[in-house]
Amino acid sequence: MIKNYTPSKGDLEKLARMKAPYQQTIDELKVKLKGIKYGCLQENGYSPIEYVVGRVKSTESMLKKAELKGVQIGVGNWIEDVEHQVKDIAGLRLVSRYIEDIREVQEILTQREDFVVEEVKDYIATPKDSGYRSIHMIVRYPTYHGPLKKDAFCEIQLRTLAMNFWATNEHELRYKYDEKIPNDMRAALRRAADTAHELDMQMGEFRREIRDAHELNVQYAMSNEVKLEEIFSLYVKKDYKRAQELYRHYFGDGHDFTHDPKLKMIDDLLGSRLKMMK
Ligand code: 0O2
Repeated sequence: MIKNYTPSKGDLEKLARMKAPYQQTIDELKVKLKGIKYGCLQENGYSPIEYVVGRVKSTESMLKKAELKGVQIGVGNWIEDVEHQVKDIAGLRLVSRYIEDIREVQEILTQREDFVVEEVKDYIATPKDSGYRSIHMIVRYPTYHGPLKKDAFCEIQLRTLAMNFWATNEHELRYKYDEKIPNDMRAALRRAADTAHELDMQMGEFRREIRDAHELNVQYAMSNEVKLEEIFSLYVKKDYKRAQELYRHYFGDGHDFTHDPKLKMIDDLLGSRLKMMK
């Protein structure tokens, strides 16, 4: 794995202990970042985050990167040096539909008070030579692991679906060719990266319309929820006549709540009782 170094059983145990708080960091941040998604969906019917994934870096990849950064593996306090040099031992990826969504997520993350953004690398403004595009945010997150508080670094990558599709394929090819992708394939990959970017730009033009449509759906669903609440409160107060009148007024021309299980349940219960009353 690393030249002149084979990890002893003791080293492997130390590495596993070192990685544990990073796994916890991922678990905690995953929940928190998914909270952005679900909160946005609830408020606006649309989330700038499609999905969240995370991983702890493999030992092999971690040691390779540390070595490239000058850490002498197996010498002195080398495990501390690895942690110091490799800032993506904990890694999370947020995948969005549009580039503008990524910018929105970047802004949301910058405002957070539960971690500190230490560094931002904008590979959308300046793609890597490979064609790779993404935003990398290195954040420092306080993790309480056992009796200790540890400030763990975590790399949060922000990508569009198209960027992620490209990067996933390119990553696997790198692995297959052990980092030595043939030149013609490299050039083809760069062209594919530009095509993916072109797609991102074209799809970005539909973003506003799609978001507006989602927001209208939420308003529609919310206003129906408010209407049902109003009728329900009359029903609870036993003002059945007014409840029936309002029900007919709001929903007399027919309605369909099958898209919203919660409203459908309330409507099935309330509507059927009101209809049964003379
Ligand atoms: P793994 O372990 O397989 O997930 P720096 O820390 O400043 O040296 P930077 O710019 O943050 O570096 O990126 P680095 O260390 O080169 O890569 C960090 C991660 O970014 C990679 O993880 C990839 O997930 C992604 N990445 C960076 N460059 C490319 C690229 O050209 N192609 C692809 N597909 N992904 C890239 P690893 O190293 O793959 O680790």
